Amino acid sequence: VETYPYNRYHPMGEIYQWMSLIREKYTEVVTQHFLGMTYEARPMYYLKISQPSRNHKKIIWMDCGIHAREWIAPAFCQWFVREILQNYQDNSRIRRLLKKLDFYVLPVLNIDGYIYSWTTDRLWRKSRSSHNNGTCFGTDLNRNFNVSWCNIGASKNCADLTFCGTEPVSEPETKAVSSLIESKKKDILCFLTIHSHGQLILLPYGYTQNKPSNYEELIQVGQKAANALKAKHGTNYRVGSSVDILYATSGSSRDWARDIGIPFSYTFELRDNGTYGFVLPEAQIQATCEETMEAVLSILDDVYEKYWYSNSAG
Ligand code: 0X9
Ligand code: ZN
Repeated sequence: VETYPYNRYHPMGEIYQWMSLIREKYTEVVTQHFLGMTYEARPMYYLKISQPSRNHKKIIWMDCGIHAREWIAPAFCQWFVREILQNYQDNSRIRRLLKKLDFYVLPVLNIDGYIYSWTTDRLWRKSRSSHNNGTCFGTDLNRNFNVSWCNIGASKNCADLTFCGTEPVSEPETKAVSSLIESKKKDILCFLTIHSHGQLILLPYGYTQNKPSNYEELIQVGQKAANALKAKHGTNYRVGSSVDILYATSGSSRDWARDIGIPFSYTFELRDNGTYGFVLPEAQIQATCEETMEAVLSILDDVYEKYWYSNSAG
């Protein structure tokens, strides 16, 4: 674990090994949990970081790599786990968060697609499910969640990049994530899904111009996070609802999470702004992860405060 290069991209085999190493080294705070199998029958695991506590804890969810080619996303999930684990004993900010929050981190959601992007097509986006008698492959897993399914910004043609699948939650990967999130939703305070690229912090919704009930709060928390991010290395991010500052989408995990009642739900689009796009050079991994860490910690501080402040259980 000490020698694992966090400033490199890693093929899936190394990420599986990394998860085992992390779980073995930090047995007292980390557990590894099976979530389901992918279409091509690979196991999906998330890491749970949790300190024993008498408090009733809330959950922070983070997934990376729902889109195969966005390699910086899994790199960030791994970075995040390392930062938390290396610092939770000495860093009072992280220690405080862990007293009342558990982190659930899914480093690679779209494992089959991620592997395909390493072996065959660097710019592959979707999963690898087979459609139309094997004439086209892959569902856009971020169009397959059960929210306004395939109504806008998604396609019913399996050859398209935004193919929404054959029905809501038709894919094993989205089934696995949906059922876990559904079963824990009362305790999940914050849902973070990490993508690239575009340098954006997006809040619900993508499928409608309507705003969630806590829109103002989501904007405030998001803007503060963007400011913290910029303070690190000067990188500019924009903050806004998905449909306003990006484009219309339906069936995204973030909108679905908000609509089942998770109060704070954000999509991050990490670096860059188009120069390298999905093929962000490894030389930028460290700075990207450092600044994103600042943004995520800012959100966590805020949701922690807001939750325990507005809730007498704290
Ligand atoms: O199109 C997407 O799924 C995301 N962009 S990406 O370039 N990473 O593929 C944007 C998702 C934002 N979410 C919604 N608009 N609901
Ligand atoms: Zn994406």
